[in-house]
Amino acid sequence: MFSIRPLIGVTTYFVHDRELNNSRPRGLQGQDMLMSTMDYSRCLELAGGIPVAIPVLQSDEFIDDIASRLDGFLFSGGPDICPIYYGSAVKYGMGLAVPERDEFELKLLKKVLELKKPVFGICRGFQLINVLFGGTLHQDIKESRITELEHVGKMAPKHYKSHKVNIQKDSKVFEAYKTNELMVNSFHHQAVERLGQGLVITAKAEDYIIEAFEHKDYDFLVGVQWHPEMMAEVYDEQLSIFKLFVNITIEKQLQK
Ligand SMILES: [Mn+2]
Repeated sequence: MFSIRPLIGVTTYFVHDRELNNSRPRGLQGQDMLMSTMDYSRCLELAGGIPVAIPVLQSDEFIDDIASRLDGFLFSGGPDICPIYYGSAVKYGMGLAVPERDEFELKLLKKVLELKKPVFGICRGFQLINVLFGGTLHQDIKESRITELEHVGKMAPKHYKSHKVNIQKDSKVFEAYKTNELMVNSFHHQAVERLGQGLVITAKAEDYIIEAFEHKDYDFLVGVQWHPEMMAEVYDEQLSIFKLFVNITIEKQLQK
């Protein structure tokens, strides 16, 4: 039977064998692991998509194939992007980086955008989009002393409403949430410094930290700095952005 449920690629953690020493939940010594929090997949399924976890594999052939065969792409949260990709030295407060994942995701994102496929970036994924379009990042919000709000949220439960965001009308996040004020969780220690070319800010926190953007040249190229997938179990409204993403992906398929 023909299914219109689109295949949505989800980027994953690439965890080195050396990081797993003494705390390895599965596998054997010498094995690198692919990991992903289930929240992304659960939300995509509830929104009508088929989530597909994507391993970090560098070959152009793999990247071309996956970009053309999957229908939409969720760039997920994770470690800090190496500052070399936005032309900066490493500064105080920079956290864990995984260069293999950066290299892979930047190549994949570039390819996927060439094909004009829908892209949703969450947290690190949001920052990755900014970097691909030539933007820069504050490497650590505390060290750069740009706000008094706690965006890192280490002590909070995953769905905790940390701060408000003000949403621009005439934007994808507004279309999804249907409100111009929203309380969101916050688990990021980095933030957008200079916005990438062509990106339009669609939500800001009370302290003017950029919390969402989109690109008007694409049907769906949206990034959010918060984690809707961690909130959706408790707050139904947070599923709406996944639904919009999946619905636009279906519409694009039907146009073909
Ligand atoms: Mn925040």
